[in-house]
Amino acid sequence: MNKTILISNRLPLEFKITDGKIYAKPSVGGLATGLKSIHDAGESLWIGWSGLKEEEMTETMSKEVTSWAKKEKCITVPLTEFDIEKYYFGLSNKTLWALFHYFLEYVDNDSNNWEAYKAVNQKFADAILENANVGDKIWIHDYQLLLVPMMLRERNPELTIGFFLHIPFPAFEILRTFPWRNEILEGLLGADLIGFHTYDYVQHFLNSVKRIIGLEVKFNEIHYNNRVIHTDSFPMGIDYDHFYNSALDHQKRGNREKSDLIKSIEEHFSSNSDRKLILSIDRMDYSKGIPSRIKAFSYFLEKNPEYQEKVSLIMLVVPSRSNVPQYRKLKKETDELVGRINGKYARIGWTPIWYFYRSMPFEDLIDLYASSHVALVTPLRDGMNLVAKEYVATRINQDGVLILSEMAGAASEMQEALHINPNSISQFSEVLKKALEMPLTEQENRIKALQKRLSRYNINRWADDFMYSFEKAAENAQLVIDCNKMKQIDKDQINSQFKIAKKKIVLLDYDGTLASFKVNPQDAAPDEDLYVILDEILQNENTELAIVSGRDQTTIEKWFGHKKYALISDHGLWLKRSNCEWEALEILKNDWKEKIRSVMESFVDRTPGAFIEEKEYSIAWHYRKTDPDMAENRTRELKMILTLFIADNGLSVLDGDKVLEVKSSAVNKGRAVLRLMEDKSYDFILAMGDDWTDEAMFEVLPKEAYTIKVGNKKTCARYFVPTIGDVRKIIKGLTSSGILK
Ligand code: GDG
Repeated sequence: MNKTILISNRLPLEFKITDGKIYAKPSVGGLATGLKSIHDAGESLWIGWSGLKEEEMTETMSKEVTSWAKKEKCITVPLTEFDIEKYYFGLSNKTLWALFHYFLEYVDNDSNNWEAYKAVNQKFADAILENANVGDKIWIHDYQLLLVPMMLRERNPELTIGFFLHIPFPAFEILRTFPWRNEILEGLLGADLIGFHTYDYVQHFLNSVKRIIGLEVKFNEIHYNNRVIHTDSFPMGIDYDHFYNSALDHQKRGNREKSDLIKSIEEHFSSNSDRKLILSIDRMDYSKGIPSRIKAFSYFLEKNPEYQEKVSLIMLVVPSRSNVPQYRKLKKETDELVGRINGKYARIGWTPIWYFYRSMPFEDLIDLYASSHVALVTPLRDGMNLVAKEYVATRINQDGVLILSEMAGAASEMQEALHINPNSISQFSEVLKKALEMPLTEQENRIKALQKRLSRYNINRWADDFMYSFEKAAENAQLVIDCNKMKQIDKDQINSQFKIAKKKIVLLDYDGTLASFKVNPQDAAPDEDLYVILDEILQNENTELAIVSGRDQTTIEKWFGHKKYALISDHGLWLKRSNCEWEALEILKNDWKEKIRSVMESFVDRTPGAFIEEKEYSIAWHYRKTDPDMAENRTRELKMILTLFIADNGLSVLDGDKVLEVKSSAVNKGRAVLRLMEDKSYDFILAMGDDWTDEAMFEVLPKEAYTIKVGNKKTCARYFVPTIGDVRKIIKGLTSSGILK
């Protein structure tokens, strides 16, 4: 039976050694909760680090951890002190975390850390390979493991791999500063499905893939090495019912059951019922905007003195990564700021900021959420932020106000929150005042709308949605794998059929089939090896060879005019039979060109890198050298304008590889090859082409013909090969002893 394998840096179990004994308890984080339902249901395995370094454990302890983990359907990846230092604290947290959260000043591009990151990613990949079978769903999580998808794909192309990033994906301009940007993009491209929290992150990723690796992106799909990679946004939810029901329990709790924390809070209110609590909860991390929040709160108190003694900010800050220098500095700055503000404003019986630097049990967390009038969630940058969602879920009376930074992924879904730019102190202060004075009915309207969405799109829906898309992506990938298998079988078959046939013809498109695209189209001239293998085809008796190209007659003549091949140029307008002169296959009018040229010229003026190529009976707009996003918009606009014009003029637009070409509808490669082949009867036909102009050729050929599409695109061809290299192998195979190299 196929299983789901979840992979994250840490396992959902926290292992500890106390007095020489191993203890484990479930982790409480969002990720662990989110994936719990998948892990609990059906066949599943979770692979990750136990939290204990190899050096910390004796051999017996190590065995105990492994077998404890196994009972919980977990596999541990052993990591050493060195690994954790370099891979986790180093590359993951000092570099990728800083870079992906736009803190360029903190980024440390240490190549030793990069080497360790690669090595640990390989350890994870090895552990997965040991446990995965084809058909299993392998779901990898987060920025510590960006290279794992491709490491797996290289070892086994048939695996089904998904990836989810929990932090923001940065804009192209940020990512390009990273020395190993290609490696991490290519690492991710090993997956079949790559998920992000928001649409913006998806766009940033696609943009980087286009600009850094130069790949073709269609909507949210990437075509790479003959595979289709899907990307999408899946905004992570929370276990809504758990938070809501825990808040109900909090309300029902009798006096004796109340925690010390809640008793102190109630005491605070008892002296003045007008008092209000503002809450913030974060890990101690510079991305969370803790110092800015404290400064903004101080500014608020200064500008609105009537709120002094009326509001307090409860800040729960959970210790994190305290051995990374920036985090130590942040802690110091936070301590000082809190001290300064409390020193400045505090009165007997009132403290402006209650600051807790520790983690609290879940029940205390609920007490805090449930007792606070306002939640301040103001990160400078945050992948999603679950605290914002948890606060809303605990508002069982539908009161309370959420102030949410625009920079948190959660902001795009939580429109009814009060949004702020965390860098604007004055806006912060105004919005905080608005929150504290918001009428109850408005609070209710906002919270109700937020709760409705959060309860629907909860953590289980998030995981189900990802798995559903994952299944679709896997089915699609399987089709490609099947295509690949078909090709392997038929290479031999083509080869032997060619050998026994009496009358044969080989029809070959040029660009994208025999030669790769170049930025400058004239640079794609045939190389010596190509001439050699094409000439060899003609060494066979009763064999014809035709180049069937969209290129203009002059270029085709220059490149192949001296050969005995038949030549078709301009998408089928001109034909040169072997050893004959060029003949026009269609009699065309050219009076439409003037108008199309002037439209295209106006686009060239506005589009750096684009240019016009004028052929005798067609005109083309090339945008290979243009910025991909700009090209996409301009091409869409141009296509719309052209469509209005072409229908009445018997023209058609060919949407080729980074080119739009307008030509007469009467001209196509299908008509041209039929003219070439008329009156002759072939018992072997092989046609190869890569773009949709070649489809016209595939369509008209008899069904026994070997029609082969280059690249994994929609086609009416019978077969498919991934690359130009494969085309050349097939051609060589025809003329070799019959064994394909
Ligand atoms: C990363 C991304 C993304 C906090 N203090 C205590 C405690 N918590 C719990 C909260 C919440 C979780 O920790 C924090 O989640 P966040 O989403 O706010 O932040 P990160 O840890 O940075 O998580 C983030 C997330 O991944 C998921 O994809 O949203 O953007 O950075 O659940 O309740 N829990 C307990 N005691 C505490 O003191 N028990």
